[in-house]
Amino acid sequence: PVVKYRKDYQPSQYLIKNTNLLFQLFDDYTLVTSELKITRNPLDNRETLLPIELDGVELELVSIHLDGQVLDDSDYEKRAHTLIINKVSETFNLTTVVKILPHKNTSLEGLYTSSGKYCTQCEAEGFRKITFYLDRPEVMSEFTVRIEGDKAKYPLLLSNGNPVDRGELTDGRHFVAWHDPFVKPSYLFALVAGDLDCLEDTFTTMSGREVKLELYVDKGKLDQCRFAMDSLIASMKWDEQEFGREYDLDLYMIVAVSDFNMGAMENKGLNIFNTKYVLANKKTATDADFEGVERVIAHEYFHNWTGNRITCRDWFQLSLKEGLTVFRDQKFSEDMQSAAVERIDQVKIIRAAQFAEDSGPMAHPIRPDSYIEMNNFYTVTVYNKGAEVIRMMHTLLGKTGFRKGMDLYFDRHDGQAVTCEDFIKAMEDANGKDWSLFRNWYRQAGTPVLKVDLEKLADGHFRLNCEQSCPATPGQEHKNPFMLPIKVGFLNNTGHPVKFAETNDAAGVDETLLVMTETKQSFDIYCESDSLVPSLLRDFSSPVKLEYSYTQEELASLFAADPNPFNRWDAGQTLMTQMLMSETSKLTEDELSVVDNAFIKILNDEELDNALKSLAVMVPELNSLIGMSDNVKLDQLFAKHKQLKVHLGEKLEHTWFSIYNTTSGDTSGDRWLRNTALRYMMIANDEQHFELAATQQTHADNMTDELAALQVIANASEGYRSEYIEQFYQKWKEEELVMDKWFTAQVVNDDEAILEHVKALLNHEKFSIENPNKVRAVVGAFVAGNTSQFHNPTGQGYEFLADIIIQLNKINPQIAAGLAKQFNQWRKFDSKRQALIQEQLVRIKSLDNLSNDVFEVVDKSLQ
Ligand code: BAL
Ligand code: ZN
Repeated sequence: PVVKYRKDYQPSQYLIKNTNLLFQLFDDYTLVTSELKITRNPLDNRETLLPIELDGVELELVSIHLDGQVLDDSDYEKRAHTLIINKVSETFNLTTVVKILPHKNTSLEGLYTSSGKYCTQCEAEGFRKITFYLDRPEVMSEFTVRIEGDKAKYPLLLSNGNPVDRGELTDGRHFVAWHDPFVKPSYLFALVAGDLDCLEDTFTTMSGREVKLELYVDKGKLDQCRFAMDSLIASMKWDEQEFGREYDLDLYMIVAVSDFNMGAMENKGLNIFNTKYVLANKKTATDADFEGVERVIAHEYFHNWTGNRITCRDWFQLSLKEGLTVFRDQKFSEDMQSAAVERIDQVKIIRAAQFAEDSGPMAHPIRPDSYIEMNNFYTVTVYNKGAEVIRMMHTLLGKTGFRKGMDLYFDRHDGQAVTCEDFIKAMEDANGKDWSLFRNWYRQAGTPVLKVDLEKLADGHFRLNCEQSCPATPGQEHKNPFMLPIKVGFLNNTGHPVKFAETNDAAGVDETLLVMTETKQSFDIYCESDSLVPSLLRDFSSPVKLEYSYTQEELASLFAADPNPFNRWDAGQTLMTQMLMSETSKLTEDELSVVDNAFIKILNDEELDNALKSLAVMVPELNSLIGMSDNVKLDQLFAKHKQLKVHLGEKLEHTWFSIYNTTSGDTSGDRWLRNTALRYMMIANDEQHFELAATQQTHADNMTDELAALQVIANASEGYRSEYIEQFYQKWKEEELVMDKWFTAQVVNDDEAILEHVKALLNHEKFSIENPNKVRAVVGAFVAGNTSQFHNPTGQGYEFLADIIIQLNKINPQIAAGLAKQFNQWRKFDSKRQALIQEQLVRIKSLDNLSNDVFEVVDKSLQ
């Protein structure tokens, strides 16, 4: 496998001005004719014109013409992944015809079929599986596409842009031609052919243009589309209001497909979505699903400006579009839902998954320096940490300064393929800043550790002493300091928020933003109080691990009264984390009562909404605890984690019961709290409360409640549970997405025998190893969601995962590699588990025909 380095970037010597494609879809194969108008790149300053090397993978070359002349065999060379044409000039036309086999394409990259329709996925490098091309994002071209196919089977023939022609052909075939007036890189190309239902609507843009909106789904699913359409309309409006960005084409199409590696794809004018992020109605989708639909619809829409109109020069710059677009979808969700709840969800992802990645063998900066397989870098680091970096810019500049920077970025770079550096520069120039130091966030991997202590210098005068460090990561031993925005406030010794100042004579404030730029720095605080409890890093203002020696009492007072809802939640998490991760083998009675008392206060707080209450009374997830530490005693952690949950269930059983009975199920917050109560009650005594859960499952009028009941039933001790699992199955077996939930509910039981059940589910008629959603629902959910049984000391969980990776390596390398990343944490565990995981990694690495995707992950893990 070849490693590609960012430092080796050179502009493409050639550009493709026009791309004219003809797709002829036949039952067993597809013919793709491509006419490319190629010119020399004006940015290229090499002395000689080199042979042109086009990317192409798994293509059968049928014919090749250069400027209308057939090429001799000696004029070109076809290798496994490239087509090299020796004699070319500054400008020429190249025509190729290739044959491809979409029906046999299980990688779900390039052109493939899903439930009888054709669809594409080209990002990052899938276009080369469709035709020979300069498949790199800086090559932006104007596309014209003609699709021909059987009219009865494929009445819809869709591509990017606007339809410009359509007509009948012989043998029951027809064609549609498309033109996209906006230049785009090949990764934004899309094609769909099929027979689908369509929900139509319109949106009038801020300049008064009417845009047609079309949402295509499998037949019979129209009753699950309204919410996605409303989310699209809300996103279009929000981007106009918040960023002044208007949609540019007259048509915006979304097509939902069942077989999809990612969540969705922002192809110009023709988004292709995983059904999971389109289909939702109250009966089939949970409240969390609705939020997911709204978020992903918005994310793909926002890409039209941050990604499509301005794209990436090369794939090392992926965070340019992804970090920024995730930040934009986060702000949108914060405006649509509760900002605090959204922020907590965002930070949970960072702590559980991104901190884990940052401390493992695949650690990389948000702008990676190298890769073997680009698909392996669609990561929580590039996406979510990337969004945190953009958020820090927003925090440092404020809303108005950030908007000025965005405006300048759009003005300068519309229609271009640019770099992260170009984005930072626009932010700096628009705001008169010098952010040399801030760039370390783009250069350095690893999670910074921020250590803080509070010193009392005199009555009314305190000092916050801050020190930052960052552990070594692969290839980066020494780290330079980061610029850290640190939002702080204080409580006094009676647990009330107090005003304070940064200088002796300034007026008191409730909160301030400290900006750290050095390894060690101190900040003076003036406040008339005997002692202070600092509320640090409010809203998680920098993506760091915070260390401050809080006492349990201090954390309990922050948990009870911090006016910043994020930090209030966080204080509870820190309180429980300290206890769970300490050296002791069991939690003491004192510790347990600190937590149950704190929970009672939260649950009785009439000011706090039910969604925040539900989050506050959740014990930190095992993955998050593992992700945040470097060395984990798993068995001890599992035992204490269970001890705490059982204690909270039992001790507060009456409270949970009363919440369950008195909370209406009218809002998502109410349902969340009520189902949280049900979960704790079932932990306390599943036999006694079983009927309640069973009744809820049977009579629920919404999927949130129905699934919550199924989940607790599937996790209860043996008894009636199979009856209710079967009941759910019979009711929902024709709804694929609901079946995913049904599978997942059954694999997270921490019963020792669960692995056998997981294996049995792989043979279930509704399971398919070729469908990524199903693999995620069973294998992904077991590995990531059943932490204690995946890490069962027998090592059988590890062997199971390796077996699946080996099987998927041939079918869908991208999904296989994603699963292989689940082994990345192995050096944190005890020596016995390390040996068991290492054995599986070695077994995978020794395979013949190991894909680049899996090789890169496993090889790095073993280094
Ligand atoms: N660009 C890949 C899918 C997404 O991030 O929207
Ligand atoms: Zn994206």
